[in-house]
Amino acid sequence: MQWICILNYISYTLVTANAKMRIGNIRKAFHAIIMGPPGSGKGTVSGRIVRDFQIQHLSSGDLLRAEISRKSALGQEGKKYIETGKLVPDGLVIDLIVASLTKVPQSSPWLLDGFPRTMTQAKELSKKQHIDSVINLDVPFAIIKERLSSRWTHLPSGRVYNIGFNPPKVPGKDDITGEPLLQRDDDKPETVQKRLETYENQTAPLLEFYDAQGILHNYHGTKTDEIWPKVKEYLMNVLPQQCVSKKKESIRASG
Ligand code: G5P
Ligand code: MG
Repeated sequence: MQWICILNYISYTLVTANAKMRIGNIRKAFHAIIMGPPGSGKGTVSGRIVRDFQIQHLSSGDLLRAEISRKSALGQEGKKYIETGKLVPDGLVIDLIVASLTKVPQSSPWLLDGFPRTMTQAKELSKKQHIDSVINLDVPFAIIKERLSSRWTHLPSGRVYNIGFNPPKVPGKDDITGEPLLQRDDDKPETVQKRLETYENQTAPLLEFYDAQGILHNYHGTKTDEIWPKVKEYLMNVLPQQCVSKKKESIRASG
């Protein structure tokens, strides 16, 4: 009789632990950040991640540019900073990102691109959300300056092109919508220099913050085509299986 009670207790404990684990897995969607200096390829790599995995991508730069094009108060204020290569004040960006994250279903994995960029932003984000992984693109500044002078952007979607690296199918037009491509105001050489300095002083220290938490993954290189297969392999290993297989199904379904 006593043995039956002990066995019942063990099986109850195992079932409860298993159920808790499953609930934990369901609730804790995968949250990642992609970091790197301006022009290191965050947008390009994010585009490939979204193409191959079921994950929501949120870019603080794209969100700010959307606010600028719809001439909102936040956009008008942010524009002054962006044009001069400075960071938009923490309060404004944190509110924008927090509001955008609340629109993402809790069960959806997400990838933040360009946020956080200051220690204040990183600490504020940590208070509200768990972060599983930080993907850092470590590309030399000299390579970046060359790239940004020939970048063309589809502002509504954030899709980026480069004359030498990934040119649009039709010159000056977005591949998907056919709408015109524009050069970003902050890609002028003097503003690029300022953005790189801002990165060095205010954003690079965040790498230590995430390294200390054991979640920093560095990818060093000069070409996205060399960095991408390593990032992809890493994500194949860490992303929950449904983020990989659901995407494959939807690709198959759409032919
Ligand atoms: P953004 O929009 O976040 P940045 O400065 O962080 O801007 P950016 O410029 O968008 O970063 P990226 O996304 O890292 O660069 O790079 P990308 O667009 O993919 O690639 C750059 C170019 O190189 C493209 O033309 C691409 O085709 C090409 N390329 C990629 N790989 C290769 C390759 O292998 N070879 C070659 N030849 N070319 C390649 O932020 C903008 C501003 O918004 C504000 C700030 O003012 C910021 O300056 N802001 C914030 N302010 C405060 N806090 C925040 N969190 C903020 N977030 C944004
Ligand atoms: Mg970008």
